[in-house]
Amino acid sequence: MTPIVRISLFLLLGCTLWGGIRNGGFEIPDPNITEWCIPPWGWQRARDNAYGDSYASLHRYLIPNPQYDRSKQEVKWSLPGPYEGRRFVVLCTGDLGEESDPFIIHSTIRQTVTFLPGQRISGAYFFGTCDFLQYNDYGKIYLKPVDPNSGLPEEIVLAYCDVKIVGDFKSTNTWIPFQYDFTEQTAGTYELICTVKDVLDTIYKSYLAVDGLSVCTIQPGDINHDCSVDAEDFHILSQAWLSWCPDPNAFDPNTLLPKPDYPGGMLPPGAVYDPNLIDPNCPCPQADLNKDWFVDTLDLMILTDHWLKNGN
Ligand SMILES: [Ca+2]
Ligand SMILES: [Ca+2]
Ligand SMILES: [Ca+2]
Ligand SMILES: [Ca+2]
Repeated sequence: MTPIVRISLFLLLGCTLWGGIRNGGFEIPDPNITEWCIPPWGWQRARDNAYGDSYASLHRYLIPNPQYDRSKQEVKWSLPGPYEGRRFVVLCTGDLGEESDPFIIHSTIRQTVTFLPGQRISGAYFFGTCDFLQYNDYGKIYLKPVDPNSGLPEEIVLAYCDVKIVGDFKSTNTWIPFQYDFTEQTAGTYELICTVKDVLDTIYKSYLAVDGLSVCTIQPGDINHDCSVDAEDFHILSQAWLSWCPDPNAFDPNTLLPKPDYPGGMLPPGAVYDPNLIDPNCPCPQADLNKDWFVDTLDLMILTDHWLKNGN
């Protein structure tokens, strides 16, 4: 290996690892496999079927391969390109070979990831089926604690789709983005699992495509929670400028006057909670960064103090 190749590989792998998820963008193929179905590097594949493997292959586009007459006529969807970068992963409940379909009930990939409080996982999926509702195949991206006794939630579903949601022989229209924010209660070490499963029948198959999985840290001042503090956040703050968004629980629902025992001391004298005066479309609750129920220079200062900070 030349020094340049070695440095490039180090940077590539380093960038991937710093993101928290190995090869979450599914750009790196498994270097040990050069056949037509090339799985992603960094992910474990389920092997509990007669083929001892899952259909988990990197694609630049996806055209389904219906095998039976009815789905050959009815399946008209395709996925023209990745959500990000140049490739994405496709999981399929068949497709490992000409005769493989009945042997593969699910295709699943997984890896272990540790998430910290204040971090966000995001990504995108696409689900398409050659099956119909009598057999409600599904695709799911979820987290399962590595230690079942850790006190973490038993399962956190990040994304889910099935035949019932998209319709017989159909797909989601395009990539569907998803995200999840970790708190003190939910931060921990999980198996990150992407799976697509046949339900009842194993002949008509379904596909789950996944791309752009990444982890970032939400910064103070990041109003739209995309992990960077920039003009988009400033725009939201300006939309809510000088608006008031008190906690409705601070007021007596009958008199609309402040509850005498409500702690916080943030109510201006004579405050009355009139729901008609609160604009539900105003992004005040998001833009109120210091949570004093008012969007003003104190919130602007938090934003400017972290201007152009990036948690990626
Ligand atoms: Ca990608
Ligand atoms: Ca099926
Ligand atoms: Ca932002
Ligand atoms: Ca505020």
